[in-house]
Amino acid sequence: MFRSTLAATATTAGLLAGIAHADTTLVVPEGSSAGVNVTLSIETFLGPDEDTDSGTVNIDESQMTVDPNPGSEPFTSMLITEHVIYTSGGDLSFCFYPIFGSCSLTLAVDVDQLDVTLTNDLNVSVDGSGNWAAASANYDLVMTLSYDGGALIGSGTAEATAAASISVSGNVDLDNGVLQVTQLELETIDIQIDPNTLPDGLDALQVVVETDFTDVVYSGSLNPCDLDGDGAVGGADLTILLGQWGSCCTGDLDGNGLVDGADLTILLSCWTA
Ligand SMILES: [Ca+2]
Ligand SMILES: [Ca+2]
Repeated sequence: MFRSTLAATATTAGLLAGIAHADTTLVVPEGSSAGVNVTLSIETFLGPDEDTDSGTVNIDESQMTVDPNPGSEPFTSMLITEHVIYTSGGDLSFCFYPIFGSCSLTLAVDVDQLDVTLTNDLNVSVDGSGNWAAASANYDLVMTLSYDGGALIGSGTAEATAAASISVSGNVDLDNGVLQVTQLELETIDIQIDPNTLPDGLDALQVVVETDFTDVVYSGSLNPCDLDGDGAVGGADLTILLGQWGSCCTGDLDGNGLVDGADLTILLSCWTA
């Protein structure tokens, strides 16, 4: 599925004067997954019913941009300027109107897309153990489901967009120059699917999504020169910068929109390997 390219956010401003205070972009490793616990509430001519199923979704190109203050532990606060979670691939099954142990309606659901995007900057306090929390964070949600409800309601795709104000918390830790955000917990998300996108047999569909990000790690380097995020600045970072020569992105350390000799000079000045 196409996902828009996310702009890199390295800025020169804090680069040489104070690398530690530059925004740091943390990414989730490819192949990461998250648990979801989904409750569907439906309304058909048989009346209302609900069922819950749990599954696993793939985490796609998700990232978080943060500025911890101070730039070395112990952090006392952290500004989160970007947080996106892109997921896909959940495979769930719901049983409605059970009679003598069999389902009158079985709904097979694939979560084709569940995108969760922070829409306001979050300034959170960090305690001595690295834990942080925000009671109310604004997220935009985009969800599309493919479903197959057999002869009763047929199959199709339903979609929803919503804005939610939910609590979020996590842990931030610095280890050998690599910054990690883990133990992410998002409050349960309620999504009302637009009835106009539902088939005739289905009068209403509400989705409640609980997420489990226990195994998801957002990781990046506090040092903007450390392009591969391994905590050191060396040959691997040079290779990345040279690979972007004449174009854009993470190797553009002075933020002028182009990777060139000026960025190479900066990289060599922060060489640690
Ligand atoms: Ca590196
Ligand atoms: Ca540049």
